[in-house]
Amino acid sequence: KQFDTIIRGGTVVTAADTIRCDVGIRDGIVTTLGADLQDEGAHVINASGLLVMPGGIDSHIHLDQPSGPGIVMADGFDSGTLSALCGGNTTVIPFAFQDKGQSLREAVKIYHDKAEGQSWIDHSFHMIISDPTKDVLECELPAMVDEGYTSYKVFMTYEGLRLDDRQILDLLEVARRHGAFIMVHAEGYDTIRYMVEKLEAEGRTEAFSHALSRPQLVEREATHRAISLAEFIDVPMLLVHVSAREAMEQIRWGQQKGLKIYGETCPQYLMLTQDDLDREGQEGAKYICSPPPRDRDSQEACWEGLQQNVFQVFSSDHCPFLFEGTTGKLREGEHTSFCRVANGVPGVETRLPILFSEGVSKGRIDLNRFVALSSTNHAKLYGMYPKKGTIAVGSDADIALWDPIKKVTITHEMLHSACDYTPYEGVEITGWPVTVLSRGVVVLDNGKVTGKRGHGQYQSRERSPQSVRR
Ligand code: DUC
Ligand code: ZN
Ligand code: ZN
Ligand code: ZN
Repeated sequence: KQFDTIIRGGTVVTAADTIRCDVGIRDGIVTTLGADLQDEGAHVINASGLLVMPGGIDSHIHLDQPSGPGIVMADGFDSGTLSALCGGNTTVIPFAFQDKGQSLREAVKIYHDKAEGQSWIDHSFHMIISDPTKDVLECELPAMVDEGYTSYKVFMTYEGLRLDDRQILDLLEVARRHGAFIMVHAEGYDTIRYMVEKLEAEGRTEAFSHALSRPQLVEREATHRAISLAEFIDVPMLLVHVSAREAMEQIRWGQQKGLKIYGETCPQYLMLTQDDLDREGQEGAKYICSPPPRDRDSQEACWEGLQQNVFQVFSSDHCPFLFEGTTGKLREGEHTSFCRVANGVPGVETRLPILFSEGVSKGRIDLNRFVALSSTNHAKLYGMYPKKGTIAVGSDADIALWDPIKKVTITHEMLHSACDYTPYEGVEITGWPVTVLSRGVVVLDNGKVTGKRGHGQYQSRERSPQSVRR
């Protein structure tokens, strides 16, 4: 038989084209795109009225990552990847965190063990470098890149995690030599510390102080510094979770200079503001993430960045901590100081519906841009294209069927994350992923989970094409 599955009568959307055609799938691979595909023995999926798009790739999520004494993430690989799948994703790239004193190999093994048998969809790993010893940089990292761990995140802030500028320079030099792709969390360590100390001394421990402690300037300054270091070493760099206009403008500045600077923004910077941190009682803690949500103008700036290709990727930065209980946001009780609240918001399942509804349905971006921002550009930047990130002959049949007019009101209860709240409670959405195929297997069938835990496979990655020097 020619096909295992035929997706019939839908509108196929890629980052480049929008075409009415059928999709023929065999052995988990797209083998034919064409009109009126026929095969008696094939399973036929009726896609009339639906959009047939590459499954989402969420290249920035955190699962089961240690985040400080007593803090436990609400999602591991089981609930986290199930939630991702129900939100129209077919691949996620969580972080494997290198603790101080740990080798990269030890670190990555821990995350492979966590994911083993648990993933509902395919996954890969970025590594977080917290201890860039000579051995890590000169010996381990080059070998790791050759083995398919091709992207690395560094933090410019957080005690125990941050690298100073000299350490970043050394890492960038190794990245340049070996073709590793570097992602940067850009916020200024010393300015934040200065502000946190002042606020705490004044007894200003409420959630809103989180926003006051890291204003736009802190992000803008660090963003400029990171870009300058990348320019100095002559190496590509991606600035993650950009929250606001000033940082966005620094990225645009670098791009207009001809530097290989890339940017990412996230749903929280389109949908939330610092006023959410000021909600009644302890509610504000739910919205504490870094950088913090800003204001209306910054939301507008993030949309401009998405429209004008200052940002190439839109990721969730899913970083789930329980609101209630002794391991989450308020683990030190209702008077937990803002600077002791775990940083992060959940969002892996709501990322794509929010981008579709606020972006496509409201006319801010077109369908092809939606696909680029939600899938294709992630695959390209992180060395998975064209196996992942598009619908083309020879690509993995990682496909999401979207009903573009389905209306859904987001509630925490409907989501599959083990987190106990969503920051988007009550948000009204137009357009929802109804059916998802992962390597040709129907894992979500008209809203019903039909996949299996353990179906997801680890994806080793090529070097980012941006990091390959000619
Ligand atoms: N950085 C992230 O990437 N995620 C959550 C918190 C943070 O600081
Ligand atoms: Zn090498
Ligand atoms: Zn970060
Ligand atoms: Zn993150």
